[in-house]
Amino acid sequence: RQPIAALLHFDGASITRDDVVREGDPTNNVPDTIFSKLGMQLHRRDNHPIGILRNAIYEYFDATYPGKFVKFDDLSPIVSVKENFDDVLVPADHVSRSYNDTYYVDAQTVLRCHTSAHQTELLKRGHCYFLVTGDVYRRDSIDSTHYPVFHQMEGVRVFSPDEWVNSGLDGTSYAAMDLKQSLEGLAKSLFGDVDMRWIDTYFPFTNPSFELEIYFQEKWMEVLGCGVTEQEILRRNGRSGSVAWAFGLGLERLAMVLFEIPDIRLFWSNDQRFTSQFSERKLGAKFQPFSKYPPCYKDMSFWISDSFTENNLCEVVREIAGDLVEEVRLIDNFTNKGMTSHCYRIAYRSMERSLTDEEINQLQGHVREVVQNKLRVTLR
Ligand code: FA5
Ligand code: MG
Repeated sequence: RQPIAALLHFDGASITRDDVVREGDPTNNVPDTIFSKLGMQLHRRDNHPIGILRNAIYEYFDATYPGKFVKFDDLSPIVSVKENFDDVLVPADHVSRSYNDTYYVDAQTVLRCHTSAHQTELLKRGHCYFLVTGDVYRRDSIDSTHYPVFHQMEGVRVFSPDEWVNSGLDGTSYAAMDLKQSLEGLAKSLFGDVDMRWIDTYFPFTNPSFELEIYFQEKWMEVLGCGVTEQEILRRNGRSGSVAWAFGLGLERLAMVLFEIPDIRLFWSNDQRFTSQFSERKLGAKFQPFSKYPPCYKDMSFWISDSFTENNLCEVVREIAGDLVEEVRLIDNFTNKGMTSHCYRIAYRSMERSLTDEEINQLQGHVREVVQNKLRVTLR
């Protein structure tokens, strides 16, 4: 278990556990395991892969747009629902707003689920080029590329009309072209040659919207989302007549490719065998796995209730097993006489040592008990 910081400071403000965790308050769903990650600020450690990557991306933007981008990396992850969702035009009924997907401190306050939560404030302050790096929080599934806390870097660039009038393109096409060029340039500067592809997608705050995928571990992995900022956002923030682009990079995903880090949990490891492999400004260093310990699989079948969700299951498993859980995967699913059964396979594996049968059986026993009591399912 990570120690729980008694007091955290962001940009001058201090925050205590009582500000974030409220057991028994139905408007709060932040567990201690998540609170313990606040203030870790991996992105501000120059010897950590996330910090090394952040610095390399800063260097790319400084070299490409000398003196332009203003950088923020100490904005509090505790933001209002308005900043996180309303201000970036996320519809009132969008799934990402649910207690199943987002950590709520209270009904009006969340742990930011993306760095886009800071777009509006910084546009309002008049910035035209900015980068925001920070930890973001999401209730999510469990596997080697998903973790409930990860790091994003947001980039925004605002253009005034004189920048595109002579291009022969309309503002939106001009911004889309510039955006793709900038991000392809970034990918080249970080990776040299790598297989990548653009996918059209949807975000409430951009149109058109794209995702960039990179080929990694025999699969296409999504590393960023981006697009041309919705006019409504610019209009509301005093920028009528301009166009802008925005992107949000997943720093862990990029760092996994760059440093050949096979599992996202490793970023949180305090094991010397991990931390000693990275040093300031060394972007090329490939991670040498310190022997891979065997996984242990446990299956669990149950009849679900109407309120069952996979994210709730994952959170229960994570609260009990912490970083010893590598993956939670649905392997069987059927409905009979109106009842639905799910079978989940849980992979337990430590990054740092061998686990004993006894230890795993104990974890699994505890998981079964809490899943039954808390999620109101019927174990089979
Ligand atoms: C967003 O968060 C948008 N705010 C990005 C954006 C910004 C789009 C500005 C347009 C303009 P998305 O949910 O796809 O988008 O997440 C962005 C990136 O974060 C993903 O591409 C991925 O690299 C990373 N990511 C998402 N979920 C996780 C997770 N659970 N663990 C690790 N990385 C994740
Ligand atoms: Mg996405």
